[in-house]
Amino acid sequence: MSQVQSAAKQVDAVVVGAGFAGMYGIQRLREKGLKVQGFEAGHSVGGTWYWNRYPGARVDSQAYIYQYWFSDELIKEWDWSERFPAQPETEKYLNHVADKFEIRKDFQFETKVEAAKWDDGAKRWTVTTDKGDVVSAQFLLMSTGGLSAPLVPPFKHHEKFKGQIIHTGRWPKEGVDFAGKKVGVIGTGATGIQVVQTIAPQVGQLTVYQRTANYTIPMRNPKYDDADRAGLKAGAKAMHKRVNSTFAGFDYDWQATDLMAMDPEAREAQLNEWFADGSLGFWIGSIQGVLMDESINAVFSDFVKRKIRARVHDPKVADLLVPDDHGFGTRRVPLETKYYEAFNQPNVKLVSVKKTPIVEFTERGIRTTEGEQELDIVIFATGFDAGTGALTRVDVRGEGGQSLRDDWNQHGIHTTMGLQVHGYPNMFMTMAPYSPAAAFCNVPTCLQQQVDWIADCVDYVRKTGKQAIQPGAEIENNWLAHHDEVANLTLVPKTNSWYMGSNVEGKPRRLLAYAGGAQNYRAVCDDLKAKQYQGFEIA
Ligand code: NA7
Repeated sequence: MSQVQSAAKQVDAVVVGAGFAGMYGIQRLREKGLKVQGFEAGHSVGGTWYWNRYPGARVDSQAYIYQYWFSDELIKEWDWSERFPAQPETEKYLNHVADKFEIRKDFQFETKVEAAKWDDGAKRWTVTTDKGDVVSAQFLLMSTGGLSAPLVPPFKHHEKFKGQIIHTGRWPKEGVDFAGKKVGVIGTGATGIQVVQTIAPQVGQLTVYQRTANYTIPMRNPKYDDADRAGLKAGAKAMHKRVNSTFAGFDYDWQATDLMAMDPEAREAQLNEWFADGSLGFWIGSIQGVLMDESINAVFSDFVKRKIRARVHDPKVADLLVPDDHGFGTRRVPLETKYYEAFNQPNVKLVSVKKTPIVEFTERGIRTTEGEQELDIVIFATGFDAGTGALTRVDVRGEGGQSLRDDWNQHGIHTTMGLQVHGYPNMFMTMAPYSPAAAFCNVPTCLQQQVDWIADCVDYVRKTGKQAIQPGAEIENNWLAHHDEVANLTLVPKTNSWYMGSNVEGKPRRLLAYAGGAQNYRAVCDDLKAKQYQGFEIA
């Protein structure tokens, strides 16, 4: 053992991040008898639901599938108020879980992990933090979140602006008073859309800076009454089974409907029926051809474009709000509520930064090629360095001192099923690239599956008296080849977005999430476990 190792606090596992996955990681690893130490930068649990407290933040998965399944008692006692709860409710739920299962006692909050270094001799990780902690652990679980490293584009003279600048992913806990203010929102992804539709009625004046128009689905969000809740709770076991068997971890799945064989009226009626559900079911609960076949995709794109156009009064504004450079569902499809109606308000202005780019920030606001707009507050709804950002912002060093950041920069991002990386023994990840969890899944479904697999794998290593496990180079290369093959069967790589890593300058362009289906991914994971991790190096 090195001097650093012997001076460090000794635990079996370090868990980084107190979001959905990290909290569950603590729970599962404790159950397996491990002594765990969690670190979390925020001052409490919640992860995404702690940081993203911007106005309008809301889940796009139905509440009854956006939850933990490990405790019947928890399912029975928790009451969801509506189909798509807002951020405060989900944050409250996660706090309730943390209290009930005493998750907090194993986390140190307001502490950022700065580095994690693998010691080839001791076969342990040394984890160091910004608070001076040094912890030695056999296993490292990086549950740092797939959408947790905020992206702030380098706008010219950004620092000159005298008003307030806020990234949605770092929203102040005390809130922001918009009354009478001139507000600018940059970005119209899932986040920007939620912000715009929520603050449009509150602000003095709103300027929305849009680069790419997105397809959307109007959210149907009924409140639940006691009878609804009782029915959902009674069906929870069946629902759990169902979400584990579908393509995207939702309770809906691809249908066998032959849309293209229908006459135009019947096809329109079918699309309307799917659309009326007011969920992501119109996308990943319709037909798989929507993501695979250009002509089917064009039918969906045309349908949604007509729906958008019908809601916007000014045809010139409608032209800008209708997507013109990609097909439906090849980027994340946000759910919205009265988003388009916001642009019918006299105090809301849409600026296409494709047509009139942002030139610079000024002391008073933002100057585009069209002129200067005075602003009091600028909201950056500009997204995240998805999948890898939170991992590479930590100085992770694997075998031989290899830096994960440099490794991925030099050789491209590589993982084995988003669970481990060759060269980084005993490091596990959730929501990392090349798993469905990275983007193509109802997140809690896939995170719980990943954590269960990881806990079983760790348990296997300990019970067999081994010290370390990592994927071999061959299994990793095979997974990457399979991942690419599946990705290229879909239309997603034809479009730019965070799904492709193309929102981050210099990031290698490759589909971030495994597109072969969460249920198939689960089967591969189960098979690996059954075959005692064949293809992995266990020492
Ligand atoms: P997204 O989906 O990455 O959206 C970011 C938005 O910000 C998008 O409209 C971007 O335009 C825009 N953007 C980014 N950089 C710029 C610059 N430099 N200039 C103008 N506009 C810019 O992030 P979200 O937070 O909305 O959502 C992330 C995920 O969180 C979401 O998919 C859900 O799963 C939850 P672009 O489209 O790149 O042209």
